[in-house]
Amino acid sequence: MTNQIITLTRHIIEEQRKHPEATGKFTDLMNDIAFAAKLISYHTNKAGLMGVLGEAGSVNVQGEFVKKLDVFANETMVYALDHGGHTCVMASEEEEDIIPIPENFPLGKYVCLFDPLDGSSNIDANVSVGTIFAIYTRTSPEGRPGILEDCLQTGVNQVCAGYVIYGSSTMMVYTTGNGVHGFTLDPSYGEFVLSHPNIRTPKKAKIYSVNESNFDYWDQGVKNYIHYVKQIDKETNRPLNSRYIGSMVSDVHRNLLYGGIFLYPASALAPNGKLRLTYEANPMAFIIEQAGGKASNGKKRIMELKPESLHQRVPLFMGSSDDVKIVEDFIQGKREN
Ligand code: AHM
Ligand code: MG
Repeated sequence: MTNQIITLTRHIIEEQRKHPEATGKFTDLMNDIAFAAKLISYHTNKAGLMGVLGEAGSVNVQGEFVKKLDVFANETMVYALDHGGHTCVMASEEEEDIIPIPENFPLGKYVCLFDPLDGSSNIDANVSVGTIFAIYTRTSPEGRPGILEDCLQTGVNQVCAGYVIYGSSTMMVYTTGNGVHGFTLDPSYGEFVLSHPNIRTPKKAKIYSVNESNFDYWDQGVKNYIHYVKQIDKETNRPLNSRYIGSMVSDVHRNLLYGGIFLYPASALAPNGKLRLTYEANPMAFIIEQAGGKASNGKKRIMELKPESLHQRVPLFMGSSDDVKIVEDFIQGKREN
């Protein structure tokens, strides 16, 4: 029976075996991320008890300071990844600058960028949130602390990307460029077990996901596309269904499984969109592409954009490949209806 259960660790070890040069450091790094994810999952599930156990920012009945969940998630990721000797530098949505490895810990060759708790503004309403991560190999010389340039690599250099969704169950979905695999956390024995091997996203979208309250602020191409997805046309399965949670990991995860397009366009209010290239768009793009989809800023492939700063924003269109191509055509003025 246990033979049939493929844990995340086993899966990673078996993947690594295909690379004779692998040292086991990557497996260690992924195990540390999985550990952080379990801690964040546990605390996220308790978030509804905040009012009972003490509000974030207050002192609870045990006299302990109750941290905001996104602060907790950030510290959990940093402390899980800073001491194992596999990373040389990190970066997080929660921190302005790169995160160095403390001097007393060994340095490794990996660079990890993450959004520790994406969608956290939803948490009080019990809406699913997620952790997103991207892993690179350092480009700066080994033996010294990693630098900003290590974190500003183009997405095509990612050696691994993943997200953890804290939903009705907790799942980790990751890719190392060899397909996309999903693992569900079994809370009874605290292991991520393979539940969704080799996820492929449908070529055609059934769903579109966008914050349509921004409609009037969008460029004409995006407006035309949204008009298009709502038109009735049996042959192309329109209208698409509208689903928007406002929590990217949840929106993209659902679309990945059912077929859909997620949009966060540029607007007059936010000329570069809202989402961040390095730790939101790039890792999700790597996963989507590995599942057979596409990710674009409307003109170019997300993973080929060169980041200029850590928290740079980017317009984002990703999901089912046919539909991302169509939205690109609308944005580039190649079609109007
Ligand atoms: P956050 O990183 O501050 O949580 O913001 C990112 C979130 C995404 O999860 C989601 O897709 C988007 O913000 C929703 O934004 P909006 O409320 O503008 O629709
Ligand atoms: Mg975020």
